[in-house]
Amino acid sequence: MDTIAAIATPPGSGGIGIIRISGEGAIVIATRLFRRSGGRPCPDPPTSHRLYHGHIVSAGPGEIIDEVLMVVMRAPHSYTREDVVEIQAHAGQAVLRAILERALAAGARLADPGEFTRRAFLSGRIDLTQAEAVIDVINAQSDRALAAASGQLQGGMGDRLRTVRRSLWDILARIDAAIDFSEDGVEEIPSDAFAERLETEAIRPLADLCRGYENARLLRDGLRMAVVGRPNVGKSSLMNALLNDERAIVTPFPGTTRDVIEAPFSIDGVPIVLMDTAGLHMPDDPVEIIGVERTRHTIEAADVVLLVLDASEPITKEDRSAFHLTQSKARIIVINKWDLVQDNGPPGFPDGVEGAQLVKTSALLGGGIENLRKAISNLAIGDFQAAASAMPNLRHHKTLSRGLDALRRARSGISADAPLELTAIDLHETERAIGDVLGDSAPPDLLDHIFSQFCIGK
Ligand SMILES: Nc1nc2c(ncn2[C@@H]2O[C@H](COP(=O)(O)OP(=O)(O)OP(=O)(O)O)[C@@H](O)[C@H]2O)c(=O)[nH]1
Ligand SMILES: [Mg+2]
Repeated sequence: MDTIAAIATPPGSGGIGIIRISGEGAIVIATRLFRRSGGRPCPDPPTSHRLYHGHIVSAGPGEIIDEVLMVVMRAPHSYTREDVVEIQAHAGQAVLRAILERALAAGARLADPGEFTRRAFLSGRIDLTQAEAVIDVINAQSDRALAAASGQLQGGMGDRLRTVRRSLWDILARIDAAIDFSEDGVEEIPSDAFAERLETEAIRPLADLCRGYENARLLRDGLRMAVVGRPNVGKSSLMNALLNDERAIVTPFPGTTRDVIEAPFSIDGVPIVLMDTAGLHMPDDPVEIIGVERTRHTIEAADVVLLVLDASEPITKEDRSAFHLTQSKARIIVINKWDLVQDNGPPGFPDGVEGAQLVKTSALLGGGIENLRKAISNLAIGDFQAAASAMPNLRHHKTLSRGLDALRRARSGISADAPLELTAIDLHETERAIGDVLGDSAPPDLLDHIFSQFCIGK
């Protein structure tokens, strides 16, 4: 395979920039560019995993391009399992490009996006779920997303799948034995035992992973949380209090917010996109009509809704309609302006409010905001544990759902005393699905698709 080279650090200037070279020719190429400091020669080959201080020099006259540190990582103890050289230089674009061009002139080829990671996968150092986790680690925007992606990178998902696959192999072996027995008419193997093992060793773990997909989506994109209510109840004030920032305009006049304002933040490490909306009412101003229409769309797209009421005023028709509009959503009811009342809040709560989560706040004075954070955490974040060591993506979800369908077919077949041969066919189908997720026989176009999402140099 050719030797590839790329700038491995992001564009822009910074402290250190890294050029990475991987392949059979990596060490020869690097030693052509590198001159060790103090006039000492590098051992040939350079010692693996040791830093050498020196300079990258131009071809011909040997002028100094930059002062660098160079490390050689000999196969198989490297990211790609090939010989890898990393050159740590100053992080200017001109410097890094000059060094890269030297490496290319010395015989390397510019790496494709994700090609280093692709080689790590092709050499068998990591499975496909781990390769995909590399992107998730890079893109993680919050502690939880990072923990899940990192767990997957350590092999969390792969290990779970390989455990399920081993169980399937074992069950299949027993089914084969049972088929042989029954042909001899010697002994009946109780099918309950198979059904039980299928349930605990295969169906449950795969179903857990599939459920983790929705969590992982939220961890990747952020939980969408809309702040909704009639005009002037304090929605924008509440958003600002949660963000701890004067992000949205607040005035004493109803109809201040006319468009949806989005702001990212996080609670307990879960990324949340907070969306302040225009107050729900029956407007006659054309701008407000559009604003209210947008509020409705925002509610539809939200994962969680904060429905805000004004404690100092009786419940109105508009409060009721906001209540009904958000009924099917995971919802927290926030009774704001609590500082203005001493009693038990707005008279005439809408029916059905009893079971809902209620939080009393004063966005103006900052009261109750911590409780609101806790309520959000309980409502929205309670489920996030499941994804702890994995970030299932759409590809995993689709493929594992296929495997899960086959398992469920197998289970009902067993309870209906269907021939065990049919059960075996279904289990093989699941085994193939697991292999597809791990990338055992991934077709090149799937790999192209996955690695095209990487940056060059990764
Ligand atoms: N006393 C008191 N006043 C508040 C509280 N929260 C907000 N206000 C005041 O209520 C008024 C309206 O606040 P906003 O945050 O703009 O209300 P809104 O729901 O975003 O209003 P629209 O964008 O018009 O729908 C402002 O004068 C705020 O200072 C509170 O907890 N207590
Ligand atoms: Mg507002």
